[in-house]
Formats: sequence, structure tokens, C-alpha cells
Amino acid sequence: MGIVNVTPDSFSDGGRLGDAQAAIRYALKLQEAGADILDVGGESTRPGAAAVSADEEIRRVLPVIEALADQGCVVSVDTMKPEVMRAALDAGAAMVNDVMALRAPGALEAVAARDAAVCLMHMQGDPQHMQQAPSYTDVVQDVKQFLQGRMAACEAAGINRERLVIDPGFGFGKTLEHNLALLRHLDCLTELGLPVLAGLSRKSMLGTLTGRGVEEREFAGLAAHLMAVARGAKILRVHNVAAMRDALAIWNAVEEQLDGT
Ligand code: 9MG
Repeated sequence: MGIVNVTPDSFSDGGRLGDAQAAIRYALKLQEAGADILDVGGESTRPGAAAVSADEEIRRVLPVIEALADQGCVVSVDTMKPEVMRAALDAGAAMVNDVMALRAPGALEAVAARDAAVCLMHMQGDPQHMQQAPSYTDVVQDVKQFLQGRMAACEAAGINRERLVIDPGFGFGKTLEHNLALLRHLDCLTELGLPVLAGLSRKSMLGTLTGRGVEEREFAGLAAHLMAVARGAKILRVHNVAAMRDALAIWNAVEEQLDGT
């Protein structure tokens, strides 16, 4: 899954249309580099990021989603808002990536009314405050129980299991120790029987461990994502698709050889 952020700081050339065109070009490059899914988001979920209105988010993502879906790309919309989900699904998005796991009022209904896939991500707190004092009894079991609860809520709302993907939400209301425990025990989440998505690209845990700035975390991200694959992750949400594809090519060649012997 390639990350396509359509926030003002991502492609800004001063004009909305220009921003959308730049985002579309960028997304198509990610697809060429081997992304199976393009995750388009118009609101930053970084710790402390300012919230934007649904109207503004729709203005940012809709032209991008429409153009990509028209060209046959598989598009996911990264949003917490039911209004944005509905607009994006109408525009051709095939998946909703919700860091709130459809907890916003109306979100379950917005997705249940369509047949799109959904990624249910764990987050403790909200993006503004989530890193202030994350706390768990047992982070792996707590996240697993939360995801189980959201799977049950989806099924009760008429969203069947075949449509669901789960995600521990690295960096969302978690300390370094919480993130490491979740990565080490990611296979506990695969026990829930759904595909697991892992998103570690450029995250601060990589910076803490390597001392590197946001733009310099590529190698650390590749290592972390391969460790997630080793523990059963099926979808990787990344900025550098080409680098991740190369790493996976080596991974897959070795694994296939193992299977054949
Ligand atoms: C939007 N977003 C930012 N980080 C993410 C992650 O780790 N997983 C998912 N599903 N979405 C994310």
C-alpha cells in the first residue's frame, strides 16, 4: 500500500488543481513502482496534527480518488469521517482505511451501505493527545481485544469478515516499548483470522532507535516491515514502494526456495 498524502504541505504549489494533479502523478508513480493499493488521505494523523473539516478533506481527496479510480487503480481512502468515506466510495475508492476503526458516529453505517473493504486500526486516544501518556495492562492483549470488539461491531452492522483488515496502529497512542512489543508479537493478531496491515514507514519509533530524522528512516523502515512480514503481515503501508518491493523480492525468493525444499 503506497501512501498518498494530499495535505497542503505535501504537494503545495499554491493552487488546488495543481496539488491534485501532482498527487495523481505521484500516486501513479507509486503504482508503477509496485503498489497494489494507493492510500489517499487529506488529513494528517500525526501526533498533534490539526483537524480539518469534512468539506475541506473531501475537496482535497476527491479529485485524486476519482482520477485514480478512473485509471483502474485500487484506491483506499484514509479518513475517520463518515461524510468523507461516503464521498470517496462514490468516487470509486475500494477500501476505507480508518485509524478510528469506524468508531465515529455513522461510520459503521457509511461502510455497511457499500461493499468496500475496511482497515480497522487500533489507536488509544485521538491524534491530538494520543502520545501524552499511553498506558496498557498488556499492550498486545489489549490491542487484540480492541480489534476483536471492532470486528464484532462490524459484523453486527452487516460488514462481513471477508471485507476486514486489522492493524495494531504503530505509533498511535503507544510508547517505544509498546510498539516493539506489538511488532515482536504481531503473530498474536494473525490469530484473529484476518489480514494484518502494518504501517511503520518513517515513524518516530524508527527515529528513536536510529537517531535519524523523518527523511532518513528508509532502511530502518524496511527492516521493521520485513519483521512484520515474518510475523504474518499481509499489507505494508509505506512511502517508498520501490524499496519495499525490492526487499520483498528477496524475502519471497528465499521463502519460495524454503517451500520447495
Ligand atoms: C493513516 N495512517 C498512518 N499510519 C497508519 C498506520 O500505521 N496504519 C493505518 N492503517 N493507517 C495509518
